[in-house]
This record gives sequence, structure tokens and C-alpha cells, in this order.
Amino acid sequence: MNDKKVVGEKAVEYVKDGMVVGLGTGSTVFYTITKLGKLVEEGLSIKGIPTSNQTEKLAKEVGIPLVTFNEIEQIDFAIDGADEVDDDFNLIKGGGGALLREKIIAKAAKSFVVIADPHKRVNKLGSFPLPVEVVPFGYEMTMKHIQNLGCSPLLRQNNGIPFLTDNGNYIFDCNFPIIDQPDELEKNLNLIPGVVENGLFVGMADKVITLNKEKSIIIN
Ligand code: ABF
Repeated sequence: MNDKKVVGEKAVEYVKDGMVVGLGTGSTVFYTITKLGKLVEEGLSIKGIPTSNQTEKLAKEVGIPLVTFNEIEQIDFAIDGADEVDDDFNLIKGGGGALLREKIIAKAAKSFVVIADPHKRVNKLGSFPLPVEVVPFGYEMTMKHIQNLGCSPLLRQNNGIPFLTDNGNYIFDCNFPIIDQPDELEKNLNLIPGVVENGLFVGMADKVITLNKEKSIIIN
């Protein structure tokens, strides 16, 4: 079994009858959602709240009933992948472009669990370029302000056309050197007019499910 499937399916064990579950985005949480769909078929009663259009489509395909924010008081549990996880369980997310909705849902969840194949574990964040979501208006100026924080932002594009998030925004992939103070950087980026959100998730993960070198599951 591949590593993503192992950790993705492990997370399902935390999902209990009656829960509202935040459904992350990406190739690891794909296995979680698929497995949850099977359990729903067998009688598990949950409601999902998706972090992206892609996840919404998948959840519908596998038969997970969905809700929106106006139908719920809170999210019991959210499960999502990550692009990097450091020793303090701070994260870089947003490689798939869904970071804004992912952060809204992680913040709203009573418990937020991250599933990460071992390649995602790092001592310090920063090898993976940090995704920053910005509004298209004035993005050239926003880019200069981001640059002043110490990186060279690259506008994410597909065939020369700017990548659009589910919210109609652009993404800058920002190659900061090693990120020593993720909390500072997270705040400073969000102070820039035009920045909607960034992919640093500091102190948000309650649990991380990954594998050790021997491929045994580790839960911290
Ligand atoms: C999502 O999962 C994104 O934030 C991140 O980009 C991705 C992690 O990648 P994977 O597809 O390997 O799960 O949560």
C-alpha cells in the first residue's frame, strides 16, 4: 500500500457517527474521502464540508452528504494534507491552491488532523515555496510588497495563464529561505493589502499522522 493511502485511511478511525467533518484537498486526503464514502455506504452518518470544488466533486461521487456553513454551528473534525510539516507541527499548505478554504475550515474545527507521507516532514519550513493567495487587482504591486519580505514571488500559471483559485484569486509561490519564524511571517504577509491568505498554518494542527522509516504509522 502506498504511504499516502496508509496515512489517509488511518485518519478515518477518528471519525465518529454524527460528526461534521472538514474534508481537505489533495492526493493524500483523497484516500480518506474515498474510505469515508465506503463507510457512509455501510451506515456511518456524517456530514462533510469541503475545502475545494475538487473535494466537493469527489465527496459527492463517493456519497458523502455535504453541508455549508449556514447549516452548522461548528466543525467537529477536519482532516487535511500538507506540503511541509516541521518539528513543531507548523505547516506549509497550498500546493494545490486551496489554502484559503483549508485554513477557514481548519480554524473552525474543534480538532484538526494532518495526514502527511514521510517526505513532508522537515526540521524547518521553507524548502517548499510558500503559496500566497492574492486578489488579482494590483497584484504587481502586491508582489513587490511580498518580495520585500525576502523572497522572489512567482505567479502560478498554467500555459501562460494565471492559475485561479476557487475564490477567483491568484497564487504567488514564494521561495523564502528557511523559515525560522513562521508565526511572524504568517502575520506579516497577511498585513499586505491584496494578500488574502498565506499557506503557513502555525500552531493549528492538533495531530499529525505520518510514517517512520520502518513504515510504521506514527501519531503525534
Ligand atoms: C492540501 O494537500 C494542500 O494544502 C497541499 O497542497 C496538499 C498536500 O499534498 P498531497 O496532494 O500530497 O496530499 O491540503
